[in-house]
Amino acid sequence: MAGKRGALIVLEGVDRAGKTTQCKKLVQALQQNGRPAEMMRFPDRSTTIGQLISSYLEKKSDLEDHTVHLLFSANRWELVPLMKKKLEQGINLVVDRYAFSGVAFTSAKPGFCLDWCKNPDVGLPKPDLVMFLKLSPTEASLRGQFGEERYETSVFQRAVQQKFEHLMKDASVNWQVIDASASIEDVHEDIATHSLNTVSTVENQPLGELWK
Ligand code: NYM
Repeated sequence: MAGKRGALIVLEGVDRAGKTTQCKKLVQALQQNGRPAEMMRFPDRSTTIGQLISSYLEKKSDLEDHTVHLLFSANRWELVPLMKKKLEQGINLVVDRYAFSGVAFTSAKPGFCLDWCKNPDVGLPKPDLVMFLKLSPTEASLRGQFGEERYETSVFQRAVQQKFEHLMKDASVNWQVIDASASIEDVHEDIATHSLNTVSTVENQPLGELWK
């Protein structure tokens, strides 16, 4: 198809940074600007693989650490044909977490190196923009208690944050750090500005491959 493609926009960040709220607001803003947009999220708990992941996160089942890492990656790969189809149709995809969460969360566990964690996701559709919603652990804790899911402890979240900081040094990815401590509207303005610029910039460019 010769038309303009959609942009692949990812929001990352530690828990309670406001990713889901901001993804929803961004989809609305893009649509109001006449840019078709849809939201996706990872893990996508609706698939068979997603249900295995969900049960693990809810602590209803145990999975070996390498195994669950590969399932998170497989959950992204299984959605790739759909993602490519939508992007080719000119739909902008706003994605709540992606491979960066995959690497940051698993590599925060003992015995995992960054390279092993990245490998299964090498070659995924490369995001045109990755916005990291930055919030200090102290500010995050003021936003309320953690839930009951696996990984939802301050100690683990601090380790995850450090892994994200490391991933953000990779200049092959278009990272933008967003100050998530500002008001919902101010954070949204920041995100919308970056996103609208990206949508216009990439519409005639080919989609890249992540970490390749
Ligand atoms: N998570 C998310 C991973 O450990 N690996 C991944 O690849 C992804 C996408 O799942 N604590 C973790 C991060 C979260 C948890 O995410 C569920 P959410 O956005 O709360 O549904």
